[in-house]
Amino acid sequence: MGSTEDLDYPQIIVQYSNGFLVSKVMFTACELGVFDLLLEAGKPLSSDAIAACLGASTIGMKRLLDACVGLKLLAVEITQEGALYRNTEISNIYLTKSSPKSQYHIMMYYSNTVYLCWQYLADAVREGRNQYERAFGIPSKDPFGAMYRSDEEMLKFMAGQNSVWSICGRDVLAAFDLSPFTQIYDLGGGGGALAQECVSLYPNSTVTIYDLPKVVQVAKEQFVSPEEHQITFHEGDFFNDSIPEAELYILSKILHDWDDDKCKQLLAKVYKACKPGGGVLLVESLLNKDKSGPVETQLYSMNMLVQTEGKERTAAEYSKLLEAAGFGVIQVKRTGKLYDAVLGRK
Ligand code: ASE
Repeated sequence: MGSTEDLDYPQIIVQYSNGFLVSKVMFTACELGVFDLLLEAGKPLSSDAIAACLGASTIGMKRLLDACVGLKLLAVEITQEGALYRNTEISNIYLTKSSPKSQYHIMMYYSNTVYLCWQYLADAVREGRNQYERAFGIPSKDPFGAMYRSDEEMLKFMAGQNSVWSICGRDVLAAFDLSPFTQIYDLGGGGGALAQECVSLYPNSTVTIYDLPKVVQVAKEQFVSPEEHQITFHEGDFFNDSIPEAELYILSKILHDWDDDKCKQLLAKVYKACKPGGGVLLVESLLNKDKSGPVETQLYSMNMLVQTEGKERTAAEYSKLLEAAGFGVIQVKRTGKLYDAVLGRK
């Protein structure tokens, strides 16, 4: 870095400029079902066979597959019958729909919803607020009203948010020993994937998913089966309705949706409801002290600007919010993955 070669040929500028092309190639191969087909086939396939199975053009599919090879999302071998494509190990695990660690749904949310909002990133920076009005023609007074503008959008968001817990859920829940807390509320628990990780890691716990009535309805229909006895539901709006008493409240990717005032209001309510000796677990992507990184978190904070009323924060900023609400003994654990954990005690 900083050598004359870098100034002659700006590698990072080229790489960053092409970043959105990279994302779209991966999202598109997922959307068209390339990785699912190659998993099901169980053997390498030609481009023409893949195109035929997926109802795509031979010209377009060949180009997409070769780009996926360049991105190391597929492998190719040249045989007498021509080029045969197969999934890499990573693609089998993370890019197929059916894998337990599938990231398919979050990628579809990025590709079809987040991507459209980012078209107006410059407007978001100029105005300091989200861009639902421009992107979707809907007023953005209530960000979740806008994000849940249709049942289909809400379902896509819930499925997308669920997928991250298959890769980060264990780590954030194991960051602290939560076994002393048996009665847990997951505020804004959505599709319930974190609640499922929680009852699996802490078999003595019961988790109540507190979310808007229409979210709870979809969670029951699509994500959590009635046989999962350790998981229950509570319908409500945590800003306007009461929050029942519990030992532990999980707020996972909730505070990052809201400004400091709203966060303080919510945490004060949680503090009031919390049993003495209980606590609150914040699950968020933490910025460094000086906000110099991690770059993933900085990018997510840009996304909070275009999509919500919130931002990503430092551990010190979350501690201050917790303290303002009355919580003491605040502990911070970085997991080294996308999401970290902050525990406050009452
Ligand atoms: C929210 C989380 C997300 C609200 C909107 C969101 C995510 C995407 N859109 O609470 C997941 C995190 N990923 C990014 C890019 O921010």
